[in-house]
Amino acid sequence: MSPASNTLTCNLHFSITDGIGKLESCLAALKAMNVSLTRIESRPSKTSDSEYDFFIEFQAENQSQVVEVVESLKKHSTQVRVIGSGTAGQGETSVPWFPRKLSDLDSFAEKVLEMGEDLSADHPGAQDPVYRKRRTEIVQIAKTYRTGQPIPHVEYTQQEVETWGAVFRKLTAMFPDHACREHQHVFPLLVQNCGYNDKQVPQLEQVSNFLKDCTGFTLRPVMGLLTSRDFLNGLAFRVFHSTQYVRHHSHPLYTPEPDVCHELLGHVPLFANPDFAAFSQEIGLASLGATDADLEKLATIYWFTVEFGVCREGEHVRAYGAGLLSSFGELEYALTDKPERRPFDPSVTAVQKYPITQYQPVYFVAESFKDAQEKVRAFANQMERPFTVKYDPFTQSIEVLDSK
Ligand code: HBI
Ligand code: FE
Repeated sequence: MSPASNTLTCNLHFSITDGIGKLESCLAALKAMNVSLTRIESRPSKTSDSEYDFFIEFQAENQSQVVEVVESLKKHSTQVRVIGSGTAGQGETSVPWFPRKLSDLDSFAEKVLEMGEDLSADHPGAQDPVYRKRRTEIVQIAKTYRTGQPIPHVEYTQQEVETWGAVFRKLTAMFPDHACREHQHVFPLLVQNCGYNDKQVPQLEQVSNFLKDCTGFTLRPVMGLLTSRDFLNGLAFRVFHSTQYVRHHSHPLYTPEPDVCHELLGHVPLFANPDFAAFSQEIGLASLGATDADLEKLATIYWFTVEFGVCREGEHVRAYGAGLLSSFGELEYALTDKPERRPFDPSVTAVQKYPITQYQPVYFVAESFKDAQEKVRAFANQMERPFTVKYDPFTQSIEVLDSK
């Protein structure tokens, strides 16, 4: 059911003691008030062995119906807590759904934007039926992948390996003078442990296992571009959604969308760095249940850091953003004195406009990943969100804490 414009979206959590018919009486109470649920999830309670927690979302006619629902559920449960309710744009909070456990990310699998299975008209492979068929084959893996499974192996064709090899040679020649020290530190380890070289495309499964050992980050195959919300929500779990296909061979140094060369050469080395991993997760945590306006700001911060970030290293400026580290032309340009460089400050960076089809006119310079993480955390704390979140690495789930 899609929310009618004059209703409130309400998310709440209630707990019941284990026992036959307990949930049914809660649902009966909702039914009696004519409330229909748009989502329901359950899990064993974190605080009591004999209790279960339920998270529900429903459309309420007004705030007094929310109060009515809370009062009614209280009679059948041990606790009831409104996580958020309201209509967007009225100064009230509407809390969009967000994943609470790792396997919730499974629901993103088919929600890709353009270019998931279809290629837009200006994609170099758009008119090449053989390339399109190959893409469809590879994205099938992402479409059916589920949490906990190993990422299936792709037997790359000779043509794909050559495209990867051309990108690999070109970029690795530039890394010593352009990539930040964290990237340069990890790269030889990827050569040693994950088969990074110009003769084969590394396998996501092997790379994911390596990252897991370094920082707990894992890769998840994805069919193409996700919405910003879904993509950033993944980072809260230290999950990076990675494409697995190779760009079109006609333009080895150009791609209008992420491909496996961008992910493996640009993103992966940084996710092996503990401070960068924590920084990225901070953006992800801030994105959970964020309003659309805040989400756009976080996506912009992501753009100017994880994709196009540069950092200070003594007298030098070096690149740590994957969009730079995987782009031969822009990597060179970004460190010259042609573009403007400003200090990274989330509240300024978040509202900076940017082009997506040409080199960036402005880059933001981070002092360190630790510093950037603290700044993003402070920025997230002043966002409007009626709760705070915490990631529990043991259960790989999100704890929702009552208020700030
Ligand atoms: N989806 N698969 C994928 N990869 C990205 O890098 C990506 C995305 N969706 C949105 C996005 N990046 C960014 O432009 C930000 O909006 C988060
Ligand atoms: Fe990227």
